[in-house]
Amino acid sequence: MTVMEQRSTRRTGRTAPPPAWQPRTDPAPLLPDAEPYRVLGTDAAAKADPELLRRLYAEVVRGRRYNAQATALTKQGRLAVYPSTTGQEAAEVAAALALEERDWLFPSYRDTLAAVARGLDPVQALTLLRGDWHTGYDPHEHRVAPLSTPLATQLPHAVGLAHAARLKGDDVVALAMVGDGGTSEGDFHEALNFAAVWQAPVVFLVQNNGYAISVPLAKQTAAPSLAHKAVGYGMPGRLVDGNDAVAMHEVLTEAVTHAREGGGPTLIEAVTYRMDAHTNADDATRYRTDDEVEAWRDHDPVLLLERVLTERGLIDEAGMQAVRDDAETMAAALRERMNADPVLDPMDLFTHVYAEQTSQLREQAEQLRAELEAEAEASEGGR
Ligand SMILES: Cc1ncc(C[n+]2csc(CCOP(=O)(O)OP(=O)(O)O)c2C)c(N)n1
Ligand SMILES: [Mg+2]
Repeated sequence: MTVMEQRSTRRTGRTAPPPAWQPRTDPAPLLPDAEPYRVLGTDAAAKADPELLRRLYAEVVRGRRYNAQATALTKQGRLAVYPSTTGQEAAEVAAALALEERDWLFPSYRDTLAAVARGLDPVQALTLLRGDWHTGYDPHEHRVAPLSTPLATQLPHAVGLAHAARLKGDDVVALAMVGDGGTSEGDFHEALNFAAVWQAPVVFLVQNNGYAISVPLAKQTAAPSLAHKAVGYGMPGRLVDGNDAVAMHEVLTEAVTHAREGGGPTLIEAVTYRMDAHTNADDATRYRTDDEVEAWRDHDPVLLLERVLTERGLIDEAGMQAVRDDAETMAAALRERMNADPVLDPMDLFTHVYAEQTSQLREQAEQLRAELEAEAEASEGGR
């Protein structure tokens, strides 16, 4: 017993806190399911809306093709780097579809597919990864924040935007995406804490794809699941099968509606798997086995949708081919546009960095301008 406790015992004869103390929130309703929530492969799949199934299938197949095309472009030197979401398409697509046009998406560097499924031009979405320009699109146009390379920094931004919108009376929900590794960042903690205290209209979607580059989840956290972390902040945690597009769509839509209706934030953990390496610059065979990768092939998001659509007679081989053809047309257009050399002005380096340029940046801009002019003069002279 500490000295303070001895003193208080002497005074009141009590060692426990006063009886008026109660848990601030009943933790039971906040707890995630013990197993990831699924629809596909369960009895509920028979009742899933046929239109939704077809839409999800078309988007997921396009997403798969988009990932393959972007990866191929890195090999041709047309993209500097591409963090693929092959295997994670269901979560990416569901995130985009769960939002209304007026809502905001806060993606991480891995989530170009979610941004494209939300309507962003695919070439603009890849500008940053091409190394051409900051962001490459106007975040306000499609309400897609810049793809965030610094882990989890997009989360407090999402909370700030959502909280501000609520104060202004705007009907806006922010959906922020992050990886399993990103949950170890201080920004994750700060964002979730503020969101819960303010009851901000935010949905946090963690894609647990098993790894943070080469670090497996077991070395990342000792929590029962990432969804359980929600309880500590006082918001509901949902554990979902991230490869089940229907389950993902349902849970995300529910969480977005809950936030819109003033119910506050939700933390969703989507259990999925990154089938490709971290990026084209990574060799995944150095830290994971082929057997592990193979075990996920039978639980592929495209396959899961094909199974239910076929079993329910909602698509035939010709229908599936039409979807694949459409995806092929999208890939061909992307290839063609990405093969054109971009016209870049090096001075653009300094635009959109700050609303008002700092004196250091003005100095650097002048230095670059002088160097470019000297270079141009030298090459004129050499002719
Ligand atoms: C603040 C910060 N620290 C470190 C890095 C380097 N880094 C880039 S990706 C990555 C792993 C992230 O893993 P995860 O959050 O699981 O996302 P995934 O790549 O699996 O989608 C790390 C450590 C970074 N980008 N930002
Ligand atoms: Mg990860």
